[in-house]
Amino acid sequence: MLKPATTDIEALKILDDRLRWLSAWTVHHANHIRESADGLKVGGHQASCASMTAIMSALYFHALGVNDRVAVKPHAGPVLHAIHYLLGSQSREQLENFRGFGGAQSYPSRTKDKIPVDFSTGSVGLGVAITLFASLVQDYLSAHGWLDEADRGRFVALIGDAELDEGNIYEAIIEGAKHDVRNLWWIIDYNRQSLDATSADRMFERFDEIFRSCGWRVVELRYGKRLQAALAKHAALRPWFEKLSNAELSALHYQGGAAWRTRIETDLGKKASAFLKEQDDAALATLLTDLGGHCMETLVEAFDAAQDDVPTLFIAWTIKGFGLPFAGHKDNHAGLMNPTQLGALREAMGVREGQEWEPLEGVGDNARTGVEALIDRARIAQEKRSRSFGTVAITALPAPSGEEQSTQAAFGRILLDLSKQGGDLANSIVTTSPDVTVSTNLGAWVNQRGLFRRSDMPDVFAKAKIASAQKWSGNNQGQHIELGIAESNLFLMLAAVGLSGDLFGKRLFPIGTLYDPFIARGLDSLNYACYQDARFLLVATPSGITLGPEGGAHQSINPPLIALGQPGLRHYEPAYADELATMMEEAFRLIDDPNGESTYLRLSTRSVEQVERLDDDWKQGALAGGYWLREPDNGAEAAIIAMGAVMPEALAAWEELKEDVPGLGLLSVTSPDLLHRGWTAAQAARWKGERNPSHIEQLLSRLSSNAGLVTLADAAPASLSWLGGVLGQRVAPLGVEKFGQTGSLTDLYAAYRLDGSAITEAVAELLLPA
Ligand SMILES: Cc1ncc(C[n+]2csc(CCOP(=O)(O)OP(=O)(O)O)c2C)c(N)n1
Ligand SMILES: [Mg+2]
Repeated sequence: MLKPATTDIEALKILDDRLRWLSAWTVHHANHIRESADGLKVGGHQASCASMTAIMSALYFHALGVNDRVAVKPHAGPVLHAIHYLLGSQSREQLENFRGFGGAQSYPSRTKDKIPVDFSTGSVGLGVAITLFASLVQDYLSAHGWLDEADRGRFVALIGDAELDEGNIYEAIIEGAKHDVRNLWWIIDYNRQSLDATSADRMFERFDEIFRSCGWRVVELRYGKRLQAALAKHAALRPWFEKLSNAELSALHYQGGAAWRTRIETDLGKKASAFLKEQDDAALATLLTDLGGHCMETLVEAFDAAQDDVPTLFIAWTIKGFGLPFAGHKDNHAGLMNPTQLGALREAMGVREGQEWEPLEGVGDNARTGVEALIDRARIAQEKRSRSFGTVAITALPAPSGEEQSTQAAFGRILLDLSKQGGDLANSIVTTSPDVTVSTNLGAWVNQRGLFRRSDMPDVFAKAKIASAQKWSGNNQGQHIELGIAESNLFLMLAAVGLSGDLFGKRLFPIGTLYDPFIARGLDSLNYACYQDARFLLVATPSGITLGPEGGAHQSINPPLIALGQPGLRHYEPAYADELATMMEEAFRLIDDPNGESTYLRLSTRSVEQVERLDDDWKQGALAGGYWLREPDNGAEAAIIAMGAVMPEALAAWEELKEDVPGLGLLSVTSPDLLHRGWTAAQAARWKGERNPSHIEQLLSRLSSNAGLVTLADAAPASLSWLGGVLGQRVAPLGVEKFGQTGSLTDLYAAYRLDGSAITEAVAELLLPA
């Protein structure tokens, strides 16, 4: 890398000032100038922005390469927008509409913002960790020949220091260490303040140790050049400075020069008199706030020195609100400058009234050329590959044969068959699992395709000729990424692989498996993946109480409800192997479709007798959320509605009741999620004059308007009980509301009322007069 000229440093400092001004002004404009229609607080984080404008100036206008990707600390969103404004890739209208409908978003958003955002952020900690998984995906693509050396980049996370309290960060670096992760820069804006107050003392030394033990290089940028020189010159100063607590340091930064002087006089007396004589109060404040994260020379030097691929943590000391009137105040997180304070800042920055949005306002003629040159050079940092969709042919997935099958076993078989068949789709699949590969039936696939490891990992057991059904060797052509038991990592991995088309121009098909109840363990990461429009297939198995003796703490009740409320994720719950094959095909199609989404398959270990099919007519219904497994008569008075693993009970009850209840139908629900979406969408469309009934309305309108519906699911009864609201029919909801008891299926179904007699009783109650 070229050594930056002094003029570049000067220009970077000017850009730092421009970013501080524009981010503060964007927030100010939204709060104090734009008209408020509803009187709600708009908000924004001027202090969090000012804390890292120097870091971001050095990064974006000096250090970033064309392929590098960045996750920006959520509260520094306005700085990212200001950078793009200077680059010409963000409009003034978007900034004027910051936090408004359709305007620049509060926190950087891949899907909502108009500027290129590499990773969405907002839920602290997750944006940090996803950069690590994206770097693993980059290594995966390189190893498989899908990414040229010239297209590789570095993954950068800009991190608030309080973000480091999020446990998911440590789960991620442990996983990263196992996979020998590289090409990461994590830069901490170490302002020692969180939302509520100043943060706990002395933690940064611990952070050092934690990261170092995971193989990271830690670079501490504590002092700027001038402060460094002063500390070197005046021996008593450094130990004194380093003993100040986070709270004391912040308070002094806030109070300014006179307070510093008094405190130094009190603590050091004569030992500091030479030092104090050298500067007046203003100079003293400037000197003592010259921390590493605000010193351009320090930042540029540190970035230039870290050009290898060793994962690097930069701890850049900063002051929250640097350069603003509330710098260092413990309450400044959501602090907003008032118009007078903003006016003073405007003048101090040489911005003329009325010219606040002028990108290079206040930049003198002499400096302008250098600043423009840096902006021009940085333009390459925003060239991004376009999204990649529709590049892989989705082959038909035949249903595995067998009169009795479980959906979990069928999942393993379908993948195995696909693997043996080979082709584009099979080669583009990446599977991953948090230590439940074998128990979720991914084993056969892994035997075929192997574990992914950058360097060869021999199968020691196989070499020693110890009998095992499971091969466990890895190399750089493997297609399964084995994770430790950290479900949050699973979802972040799915998010990163699921963005491969966007980030690297090559669409991969991620499949992640875990036990259904443990979805809850990674829920925010799952939401985060969906929020970014990452595309993946999540296979959750086993599920419900149907796992019988294995049950207890592994039973799951509410994931279908989670899926019902999770945008970007489609829930399918098959009862039969042929349904599953159809759903997997659809899930792959949705991964590779610009308007698609991710899919959650809820599977079971229960082996059930498969149904005979006369034709393929059921498929369309199954993909749309449900179909009549046993057709009702028109105007029938009752129907059994069942989902997934309990279908045998529903079928048996239907057989038993069909003579007594004329026209009784049996509806197989394959996706309450899709049915519900279709229903609400059709209602909304009716207000616009469109009168197409939704799939569930069409299905249920076959029945009489006051028909009785018995719903049955190995899940919370609310997953299906809402069906009564569609046409106002009466419902008896059967399902599981408690968990934790192990037992045989017969015992459990009887105890939780999922068996034939419960269905019969429920039908009787709905049909017989009280
Ligand atoms: C998961 C999550 N919990 C809580 C919040 C609310 N929150 C936003 S910022 C913040 C503190 C941020 O402090 P720090 O990371 O040090 O950033 P700074 O503003 O000091 O740069 C909190 C608690 C959040 N955004 N995400
Ligand atoms: Mg902080």
